[in-house]
Amino acid sequence: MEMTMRWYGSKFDTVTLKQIRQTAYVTGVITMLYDKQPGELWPQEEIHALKEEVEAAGLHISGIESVNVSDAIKTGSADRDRDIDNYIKSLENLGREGIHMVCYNFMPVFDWTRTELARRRPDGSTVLAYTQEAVDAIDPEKMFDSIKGDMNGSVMPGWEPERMAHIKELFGLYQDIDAEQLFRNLVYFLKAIMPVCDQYNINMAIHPDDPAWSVFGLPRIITCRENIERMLKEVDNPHNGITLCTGSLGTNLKNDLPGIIRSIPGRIHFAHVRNLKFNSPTNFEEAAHLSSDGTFDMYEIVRALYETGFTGPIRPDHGRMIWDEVAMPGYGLYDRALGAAYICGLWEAIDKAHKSAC
Ligand code: DNO
Repeated sequence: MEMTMRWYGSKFDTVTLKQIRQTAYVTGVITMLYDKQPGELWPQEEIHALKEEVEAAGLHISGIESVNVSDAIKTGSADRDRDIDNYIKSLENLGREGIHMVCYNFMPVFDWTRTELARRRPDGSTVLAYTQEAVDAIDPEKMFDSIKGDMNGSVMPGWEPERMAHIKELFGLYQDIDAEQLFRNLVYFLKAIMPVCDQYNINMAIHPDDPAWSVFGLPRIITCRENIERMLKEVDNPHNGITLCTGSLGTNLKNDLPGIIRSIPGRIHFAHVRNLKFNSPTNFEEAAHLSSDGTFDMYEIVRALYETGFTGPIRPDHGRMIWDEVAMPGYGLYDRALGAAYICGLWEAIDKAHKSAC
């Protein structure tokens, strides 16, 4: 594995490449052209400039999160082939720049959903949190307004104000799309992009739906082991894989995270590792990465990745906001650096235990 950290680019991120490098645990960044809209072409010069900036700081690009998929592709509307064409060209440009892992999601309207961005914990740190009761009580069109005050001046992925301004329209697009149709549209997209992925050796890593169930009546399809296995079988190409996001799949307590990891060896191309603390099955908050601070057994998760021969990038996922840092919720430096150190520690211990056993 390689330890990485997500970085939104110098125009958008409060965290600098220098700070990331000085963690020592992190050698690569997961980044993107953050001002590109879904469906827009990523020019090679812009990718190249980003790559040079990262490399000048002594790091490298370990993958992209995300080349976002347009609503036309997700809904299978008339413009989908045009957008797929752009997507293919963007992948070509990434491939030419030596980038071989692309994360994306296929969630309608909202990317990940949280109902609070700054829930205060007893120690004064703040975390992202979700309660189903809050979702059920809110008009989906007001969702953005209800959380935007806590964004600390940042643009959060999937919650871009430009998209949220058209929220009503977005809901309209998905009116007749059920889970099966959404799945068929995903398969259509994957089949169209696999040849370019083969050509440039690009691993596609779909991000699970977060939370792992339908919100606001919108269909969700990457929610559990069965659905993931179906998707991987339907387009049975090693470049078609997933982002193993513990904090997303783990929102459903029925999902056995180490079991999912072990069931699809070779098809996990990227891992987001974080912990959740449940107050009830539908009321959870993001915890410190440490197993004892939340519900997941982080040792078993990392061990499953290790034992299935995982070689891709791992990133500590959302961190708590600690030590008075002001940053995009979930994406401050301090707690993610602690998470990176902890995951690296687990990995080293598992590696040494394995080596001394043989
Ligand atoms: C949240 C992230 C997601 C993820 C996308 C991938 O913080 O994990 O926004 O980047 O779903 O496309």
